[in-house]
Amino acid sequence: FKTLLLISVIALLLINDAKAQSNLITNVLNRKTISLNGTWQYIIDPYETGFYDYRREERNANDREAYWNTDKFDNKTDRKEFGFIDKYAIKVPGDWNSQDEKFVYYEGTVWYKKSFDVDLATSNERVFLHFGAVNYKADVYLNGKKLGMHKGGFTAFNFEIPKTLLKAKDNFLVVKVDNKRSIDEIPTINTDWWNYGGITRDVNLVFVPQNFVQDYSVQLAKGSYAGKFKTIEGWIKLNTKGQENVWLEIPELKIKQELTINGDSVAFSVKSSSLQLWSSKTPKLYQVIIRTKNEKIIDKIGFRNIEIQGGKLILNGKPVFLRGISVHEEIPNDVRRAYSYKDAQHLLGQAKELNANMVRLAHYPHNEYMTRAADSLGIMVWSEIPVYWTIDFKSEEVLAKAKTQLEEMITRDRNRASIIIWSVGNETPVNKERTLFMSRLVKKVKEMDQSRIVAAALESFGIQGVQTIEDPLGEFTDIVAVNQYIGWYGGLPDNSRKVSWATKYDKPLFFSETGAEGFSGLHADSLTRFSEEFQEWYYKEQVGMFKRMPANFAGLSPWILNDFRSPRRNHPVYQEGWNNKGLFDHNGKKKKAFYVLKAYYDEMEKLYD
Ligand code: GCB
Repeated sequence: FKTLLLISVIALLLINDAKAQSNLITNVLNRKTISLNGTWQYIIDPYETGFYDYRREERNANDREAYWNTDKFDNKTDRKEFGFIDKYAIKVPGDWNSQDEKFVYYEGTVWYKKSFDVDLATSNERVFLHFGAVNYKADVYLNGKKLGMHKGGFTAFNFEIPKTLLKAKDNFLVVKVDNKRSIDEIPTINTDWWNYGGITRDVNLVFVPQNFVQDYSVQLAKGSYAGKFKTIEGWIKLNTKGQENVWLEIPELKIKQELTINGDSVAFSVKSSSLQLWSSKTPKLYQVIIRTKNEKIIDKIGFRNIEIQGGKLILNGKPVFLRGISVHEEIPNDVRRAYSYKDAQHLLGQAKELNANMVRLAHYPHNEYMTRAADSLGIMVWSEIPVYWTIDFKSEEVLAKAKTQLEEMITRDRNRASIIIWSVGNETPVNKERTLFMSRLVKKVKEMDQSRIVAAALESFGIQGVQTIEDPLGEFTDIVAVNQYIGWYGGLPDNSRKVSWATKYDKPLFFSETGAEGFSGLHADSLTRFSEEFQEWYYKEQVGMFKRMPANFAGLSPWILNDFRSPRRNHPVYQEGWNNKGLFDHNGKKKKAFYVLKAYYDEMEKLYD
């Protein structure tokens, strides 16, 4: 049938959106790249000897003892006290902790080195070095020159490689990776998860034309889900100012629009009469092509509308109930960070087994495979930055770091339909400075993206009576999301019978966490803490409470899909460095509580469909 196109091109720059860009190249997975994944060599350097001299001064660029400079001896009288050899080899991507016993508890500096060849003789392209993530601080050097530094363990970044620096053979790439925790970083020194260090995600050389499409936004216009014509709108941004023609194509919708960029970006708005919306039941993705005379970028994008109406969460015009589950970026069976598409499919597959339609990616942005797999599988996503517990809320510098992480998270993933919620943090203490800090993060999200819901996981400690969520941060967020552990961190599970819920704000209420530990294989009566029966009882009582929730109850993401590693969990029998609130155990076996939540989700699915 016929698709009617109504094109209106707005020649204005989208002021806020354009301002909020980082220098991140998006959709790297579908660009021309050479992967630098694989085996690298390493040096463990707890004293940072490769970086500081014996006076603890940062070494000069040409210092022969700096680990970023060549490790080759000039002649036989030469002296060097470092070197990279195959005996010390490590896999990228991957955390170091899981790769050798000696790394399990290590926090500090490890130098990574990779040699690579690249033939650029006939090419006029620019080259960028792109990292999916490095935890936490990365100082990156190529052939003895510093390319740049990045902080933040869970977001992507890239540096341009000057052409003159690249050699056809044997480029010497060195990355100083430092995962030491620090009071003025994000997260700060205290977390309930393992501080896996290393180059934890993909590394790529990215090849682009002189002026190239750095980033774009292609989304359903807010509110455009009803009626015959639906509007897709957004913008395309070039790396450098200039004049270029760009074509936006969505072949399946017969959309082909030529746009002219004057400056560095252009906004567009296109109508279609045959657009099928993305939802969990029908996660329809369209091939989107962005083309310039030198470049063709292909993406797969879904179109959906998420909004709040009368205290309800509405997806494509219909109330939706989020049958969620929280997930860490970890594969417990291998005791390691997740990093691949296969890992993402595994974790989201487990969520599907639970009949979940949503995941809370805790407590930091997960890798891009995860959000792309969620797009394909029809799983809605809550994505969050690691503003966790008590960071330094008084510091403008810390605020700037949080904003950078937000910006990097949103920039990488703004075209993922699965992401419906951006979260600015978790369980932050209620006080004036923190509320100001957090409200500024909410504002930052709204400047960058008006098409999604903004949340923060708040807290509730009551174990009886009416729990009214009065946290002043709730005024700024679009939903009131609360973590509660009635019966685990206070009282017993049947306390939840004595609790009812209310919110001060006319907004959807969401339980962003609830959970109890169950040590897999420990069977006892339900009063015995850490037994699977206790955890099962906890979930049964919670489900009883969910069924008595007020009408604005929009769903939950219990804590948590899998058992996960945490240095805070030191019971020598029931924990041994694991937080055992998983519904799946370390070996992927379902605990009894799994079936209680699954039965509830089956019921809720029927109720809402
Ligand atoms: C929480 C935190 C989460 C912890 C969990 C727990 O409230 O948000 O990161 O792991 O409780 O198990 O105590």
